[in-house]
Amino acid sequence: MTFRTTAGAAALVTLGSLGLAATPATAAPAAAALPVTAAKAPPEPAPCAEASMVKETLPNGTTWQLCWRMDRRAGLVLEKAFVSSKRYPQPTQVLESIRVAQLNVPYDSGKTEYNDITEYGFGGVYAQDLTGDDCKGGSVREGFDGDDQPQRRKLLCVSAEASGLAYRLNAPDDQGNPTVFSKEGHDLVLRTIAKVGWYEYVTEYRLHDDGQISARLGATGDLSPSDYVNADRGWPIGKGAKDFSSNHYHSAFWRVDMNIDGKGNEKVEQYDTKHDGQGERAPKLVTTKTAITKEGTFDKVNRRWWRLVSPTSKNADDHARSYELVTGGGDRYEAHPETKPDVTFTENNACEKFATGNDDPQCATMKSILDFARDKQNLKDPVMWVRVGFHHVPRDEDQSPMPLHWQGFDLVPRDFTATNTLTPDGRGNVNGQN
Ligand SMILES: [Cu+2]
Repeated sequence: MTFRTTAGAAALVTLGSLGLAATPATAAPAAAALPVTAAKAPPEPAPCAEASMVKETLPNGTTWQLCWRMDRRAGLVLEKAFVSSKRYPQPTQVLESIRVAQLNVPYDSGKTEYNDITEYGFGGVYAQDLTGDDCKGGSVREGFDGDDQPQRRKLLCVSAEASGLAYRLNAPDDQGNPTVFSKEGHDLVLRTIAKVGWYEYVTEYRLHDDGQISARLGATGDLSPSDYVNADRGWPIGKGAKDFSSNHYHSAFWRVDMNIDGKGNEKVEQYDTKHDGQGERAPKLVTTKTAITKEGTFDKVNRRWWRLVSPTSKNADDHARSYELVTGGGDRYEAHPETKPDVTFTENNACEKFATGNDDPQCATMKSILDFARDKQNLKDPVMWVRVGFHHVPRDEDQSPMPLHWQGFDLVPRDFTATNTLTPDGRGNVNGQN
């Protein structure tokens, strides 16, 4: 494992045996170049057609491999993401695709409202060439910007970033020797930037070395210079009690299509935990599962969570592989019915691309997630639409530039592997009650 930086603006994260830097978007599928890291031959990785491949090995030995491309409106699209680790070296697919599916920005003044993805976009002319400190410590990849007249530009930042303490355990190793197991984690970070009006948005995916995927949207740039309002709908950001900058919402949506182990057809499950009387020494709680078999919209309540479960793929403990959605839900914008649900599950339909303002002619009457879900089709190949909202009350510090504010969610592996992918030697025999 190497982890080196090169002189100049772009540092090179390491990186497997491919030593990737600035892989052109037109690169041939890298299937033939794949290193064989496992006893079994890894599955043929998905070819990247017009996208490029990112394949990086993080310091703890976890490798993420995926395709990226820019869509004129959605911006960065990740496809065919596979993960493997030192302990579980078989590359196993996690995602079919993930993309931003809308960003709704209504101002509390009621005077303006934007749908930044469908009315403008994060790709094409809105995508920013990376420069300055945009990709400090990482390497910039070139790719086509998704415009109708596509340009090849420096758009994607790929970096390995330390994520803090991954685990810590003071316990005997499997020889009985007292040992402190302590390890720093790393994320493979993919990032693009789009400028839409005064705001600049960072689309970021963090692929952790423990299999977690974090999707988030960062907003920076500048506050709108034209949206100043009365005191009751804004915050004074100039001198004294004046220049009230309008409060506003950023409701972001993502479209997530899992493809666990390449098998697809995930089942959707919802879990709820309720207080269930008194035990001998403490109150009792009971957790129940609800199978979600039809399209619909769903809201967070205390302790509720969802997961997508493979119907066929199992880990070495004979447990069905799944990924769990972890979202705080954020601020709910109840002024639109579309921005209320925390998560919507729909049957996969290629023309259902955007959470609102969906205008694909193949999907004539399917304008929003509510339309997609309305006929309550059976879920055979589910797509998950995640909404995270942020009610932004400006502050003095937002000028200028505005510090990045973030909103997003996590996809957390649940039984994807039989134990922690980062389990060190000395703890590999711990699995269950033993
Ligand atoms: Cu804002």
